[in-house]
Amino acid sequence: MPILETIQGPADLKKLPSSQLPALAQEIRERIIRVTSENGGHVGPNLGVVELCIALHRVFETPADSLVFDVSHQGYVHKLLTGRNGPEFDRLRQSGGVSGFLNRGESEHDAFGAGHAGTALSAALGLATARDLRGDAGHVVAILGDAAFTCGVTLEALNNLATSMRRLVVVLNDNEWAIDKNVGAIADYLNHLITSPLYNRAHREAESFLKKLPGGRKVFEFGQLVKRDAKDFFAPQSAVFEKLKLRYIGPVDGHNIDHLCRYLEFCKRSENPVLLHVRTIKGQGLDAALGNPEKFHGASPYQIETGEPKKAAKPGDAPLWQDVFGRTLVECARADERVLGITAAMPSGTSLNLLKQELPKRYFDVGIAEEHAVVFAAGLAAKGFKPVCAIYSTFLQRSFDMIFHDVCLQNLDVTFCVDRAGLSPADGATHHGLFDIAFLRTIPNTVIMQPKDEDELADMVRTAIEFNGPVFVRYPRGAAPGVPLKDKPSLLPIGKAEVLREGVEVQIWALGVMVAGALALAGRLETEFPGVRVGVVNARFAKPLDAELLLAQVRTAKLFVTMEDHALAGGFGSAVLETLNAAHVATPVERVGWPDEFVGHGSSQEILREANGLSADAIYGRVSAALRKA
Ligand SMILES: Cc1ncc(C[n+]2csc(CCOP(=O)(O)OP(=O)(O)O)c2C)c(N)n1
Repeated sequence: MPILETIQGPADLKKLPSSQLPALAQEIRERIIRVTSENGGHVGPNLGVVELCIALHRVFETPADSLVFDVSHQGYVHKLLTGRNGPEFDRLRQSGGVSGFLNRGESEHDAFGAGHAGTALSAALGLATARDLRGDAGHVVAILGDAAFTCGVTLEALNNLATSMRRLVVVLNDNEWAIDKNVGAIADYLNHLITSPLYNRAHREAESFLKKLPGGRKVFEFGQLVKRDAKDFFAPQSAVFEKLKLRYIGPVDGHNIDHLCRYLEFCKRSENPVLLHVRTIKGQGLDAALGNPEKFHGASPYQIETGEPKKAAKPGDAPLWQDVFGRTLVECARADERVLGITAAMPSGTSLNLLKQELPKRYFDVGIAEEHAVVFAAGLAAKGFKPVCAIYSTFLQRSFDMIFHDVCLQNLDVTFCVDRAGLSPADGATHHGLFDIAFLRTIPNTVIMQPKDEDELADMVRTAIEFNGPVFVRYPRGAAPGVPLKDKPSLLPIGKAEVLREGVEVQIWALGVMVAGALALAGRLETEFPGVRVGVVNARFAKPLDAELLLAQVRTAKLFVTMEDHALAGGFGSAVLETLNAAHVATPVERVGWPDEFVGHGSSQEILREANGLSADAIYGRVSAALRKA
């Protein structure tokens, strides 16, 4: 029987003789590769932490001890070791399967949920402080990647940690990669710790020192011994961490379970915060992932032998929205030397790497630092540049105050390309981009638009860059509809909608990707309600709304319908309602959008739409009922 199948929870793992652990690690790798090759997922990050997670669960006792994983995209091994190795893991990231991230609702072993980077240390410090205030026992371990370690929130937590000095273990899982190569001074410093001959010597000495020490019950004595003597071994290694009052230990080979267990046992006995620097290899155990860490950070279903995607793009396929953005940005940057591109550690995800390839001096990767990216852009704009920040909708939430305080309040000329606006089905609630219109619309000076197709996206990117002020262009993940692109993008009039179909009694106002569904809905309504003429407006702008056109339609409309790929609360439909209300118009409005709840993960857009009353039939049912009443 495979060893993994004997493990129903961490207690079973602890019963295994250590000689079986390498075989278990191999089985876990095979399981992760099999499932992710079918479902896609965070392949590289998980293959890199197999031994680390085994060691963590050998040494610590969840749920009494808390393991807090940053981002938690590397949580698959933890899931397999904590009772989730059944059919639910076969359906990883699919409807009815386990989530691709940790989730407090999914298991008592998930001490803290995540999906956004940089929160683990703050959460762990909160958990450790709560433990102490309550007088509880238990250990708290934060597990952070080297890139998560560079996030602003992590640095804020580090600063705070030094003043509170809680008993806390920080595991720095260093593989030198974010999604792309990790960047910046902290990344360089960590690299220096790993490669410096001085540190390597100290590391070898520390390893042989630890090797000589007994395991098991005597570890406590060894802990005392180490407390006295370890300074000589560990303290010189990282002056920076020591100054931050975080005892630094490492770097440790993250693929040696025995060493990891010994080091973790030592950390467990420390009364003060301690940082274990673990060196891992992203994608360990899968050649394709080792050869292409960036692609295998988060991969779509792939062939195990070759690493090729199961559904490869073919010539003639519609382009990705993000690629149309990237190419248009390059054109705009060629035409105007003030145009710059900024990414927060997502060059490939946003296709800003196209700018990096073509005009490297005009390209900035600031690391996982969405707040900084926005203020940095504001500073550039204050000196006459035209920065374009490409950030996913969900991560832009981080930058709300910077957008308010640093960009809009000063009316600075920053363009935001808000990628992944709409669903990220397999990733789920932490990654859906369903709230940006709502939080951006409340800020004065914002212009918010969304294209119905890729040709209009190119127009909008150009329009946004040429417009003098903050503009947000939102577009979803995946492939665009596949319409032909004009040779040169056009400038669109700000705040003007496009009438696609004339109507009289019913007017459907749709934004972005919802326009196609609106046209289909209009046709169906006219067939089912003979004599009713249904108009469709491509709103283009969520702000400023084309109030003139909207209010002109009031004369004949018995029913307005709004359609958006966004939460209903505060979204585009709310803007329509507010505009009608301000003009004291009481025409009924049927709003179509996502409910005021967190939408979980699912196998596809269609399944999640169906489950949330957003299938074409469900929308037709609601609108036709409203029309009968109107
Ligand atoms: C706020 C935020 N920005 C961007 C991302 C996208 N993202 C997910 S994982 C990741 C890289 C994490 O690198 P690291 O912490 O070193 O962990 P590794 O994947 O290398 O194990 C990024 C940028 C995110 N999850 N959250």
